[in-house]
Parts: sequence; structure tokens; C-alpha cells
Amino acid sequence: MATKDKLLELLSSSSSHVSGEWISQQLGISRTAVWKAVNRLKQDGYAIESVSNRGYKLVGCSEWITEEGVLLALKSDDFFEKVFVYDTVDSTNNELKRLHMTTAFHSALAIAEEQTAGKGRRGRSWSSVKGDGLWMSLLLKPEIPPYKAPVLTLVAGLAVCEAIEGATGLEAGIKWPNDIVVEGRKVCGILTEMSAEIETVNYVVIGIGINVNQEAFDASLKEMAVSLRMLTGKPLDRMQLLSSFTAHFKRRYAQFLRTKDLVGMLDDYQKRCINIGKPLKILWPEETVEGRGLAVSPSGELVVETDAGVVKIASGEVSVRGIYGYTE
Ligand code: BT5
Repeated sequence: MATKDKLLELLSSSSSHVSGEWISQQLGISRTAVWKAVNRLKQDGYAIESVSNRGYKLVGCSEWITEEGVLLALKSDDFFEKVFVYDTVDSTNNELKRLHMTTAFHSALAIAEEQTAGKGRRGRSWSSVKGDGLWMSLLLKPEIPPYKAPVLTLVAGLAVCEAIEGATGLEAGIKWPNDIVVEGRKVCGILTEMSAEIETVNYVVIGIGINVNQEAFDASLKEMAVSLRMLTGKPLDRMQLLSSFTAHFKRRYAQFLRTKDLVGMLDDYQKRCINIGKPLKILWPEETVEGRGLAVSPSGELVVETDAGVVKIASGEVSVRGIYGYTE
């Protein structure tokens, strides 16, 4: 670990000032080396207060996503075998799939400050401006048949809601299957892709885009999109949100692996699912069917009551009345 990373760990574990003398003893380096490491962290965007006779204190996290910051947020555990941090990348989903072709790993996290070709579902694009969001992908290798992979979108969605609520106190809902919605607008989208054989999954890539610190959206998105900052009126520490998301995700993923479905989290999921109890439209390629959301099944399907009876849908587009301008 580089000296500045060790220093960051020391400073983050202390709530008061720590003296240069003490740091130099802990790290086994000279006072000048401490001073240099402090300056490197400041260059990385960390706010460090220095007070004569008292020493140094970390008063603000980096505005930018750095590898040290990400590792610190992940609390140095080994859930992810590899962690990749980018300034700019086309899409963190694409990048993880490319990396996996050349180096095999069991699990990985890729996170970028900016995506130049962020992807939504069915060829749609995902706006991922520099510095304002958490644009990240998780590569995992669950031992499940391919038809169960879409459930991971739901598992990740639940963890995103829990992280948002913990960090902001805002009530976050899930518009099945892949939108996280706060106050009627989309704050996060999830895109799960996979590589599979007929009977087994090689890997899944769960791509998650959370709007954190945007102050506004351009005309094409402003009716539908919102950021946490726009909702709370203040900027949010993205690394804290990442830390909280990974903690929730790990717990929910372990629950999923036990039964390979939503059984262990079904009540929590359904409480957050905004499709339930609402008039909605199922947008199938050949027709649009109106109905009312009844439930989400343990295997992750949306159960809808329609004029023709109750149907279960496993994937697809659903509009919910009252959300994103669908009002008629
Ligand atoms: C999604 O698709 O919502 C999945 C988005 C996944 C993005 C992540 S970011 C990290 C990883 N790397 C990637 O390349 N992708 C993943 P879908 O349900 O198809 O919604 C796409 C639609 O959402 C667009 O057509 C826009 O209408 C809208 N949209 C685009 N950018 C948005 C944003 N930043 N916030 C809210 N809505 C947005």
C-alpha cells in the first residue's frame, strides 16, 4: 500500500486531529514524508485541515473518485477480487466484459468518473456526465441457470434503495424491473447483462447508474430524471454511498444465493415496488395491455391483473400511471 493510502486510512479512522509526530511513528516514516503524503492526498481532492500543535484531520472526502477512495469505501474486504477505477470509459459494463476476455477473475467492480457511451436497455443510452454520478458495474459468477439472472437486477435495485434511504433519508421505490424512483422521478437505472451456456451462467455484469450530484438535467431528461442532490438540496459523498450500497448488496446477494430467488427479501421488495396496486400498461412488442400490479413473485416476475386474467411477466417494459408523465 502506498504511503498516502496508509495515511488516508489513519486519518479516516480518527475523529480528531492527529499529530505529525504520531503519524510518522505509526507509518515508520519521517515528518517530511508525512507532509509530502498529506500534500498528495490534498492534490487528490481530500480536504485535510492542519492546525499547528494539533496536527492533521480529514475534514472532507475527495470530490473525485480515486482508487484509494474506492478501496476505502469497500472496507478492504475481498468481495471483489478486482477493482478498476477509470476517469473516462465508454461503458463500465463493456469494460468489464472486455477485461474478462483477457484476464479471468471471479468478481470485479468497475467504476468511472464519466461514461462516454453509457448504455440503457434495448440500445438506449444512459447519460453519465463527469463527476456527478456513481457509474459502476459488478461482475459476479453465481451458480445459477441463465433464466434466473434477471432476478439480480431486482436484488441490486433493493440494495440501491436501502443505500439511498440510509444516506439521505429519502424514500426510494422500485419501478419493476430496473428503475429506482424517488418522488416520481428516476434516480437510478440498472442494466444486467450476462454470458451464459444453455444451462449455466458464466458471469453476470450488473451495471448501476445512480444520479448523485447533478444540479439539473437537459431538456430531454428533465421531466423524468432527478439526482439525489436535487432532492436533498445538498451534495452527497459518492464514496459513502458506494460503501453503503456494497454493504447492502452483499447482504442481499447472500440471501439470493441461499435460495436463488427473492424468497428471503420478498416482503422488503414488495414494500418498495411502486407497480403494486397501481394501474399500469404492459408494453409488449405486438400489443399494449392495461392492468393493475398485484405482486412480485418469489422468482421475480411481476404479477398483473388484466381483463383477460392474471398474467406473470418476467421481463419487459411497464409504464406505471403517475410516473414519468403517464397520466391518462
Ligand atoms: C436503464 O435502462 O435504466 C439502465 C441504465 C444502466 C446504466 C448503468 S451506468 C453503469 C453501467 N454501464 C452502462 O453502460 N450502463 C450501466 P433503461 O430502462 O433502458 O432506461 C434508459 C432510459 O433512461 C433512457 O432512454 C432515458 O430516457 C433515461 N435516462 C438516460 N440517462 C438517464 C439518467 N442519467 N437518469 C435518469 N434517466 C436517464
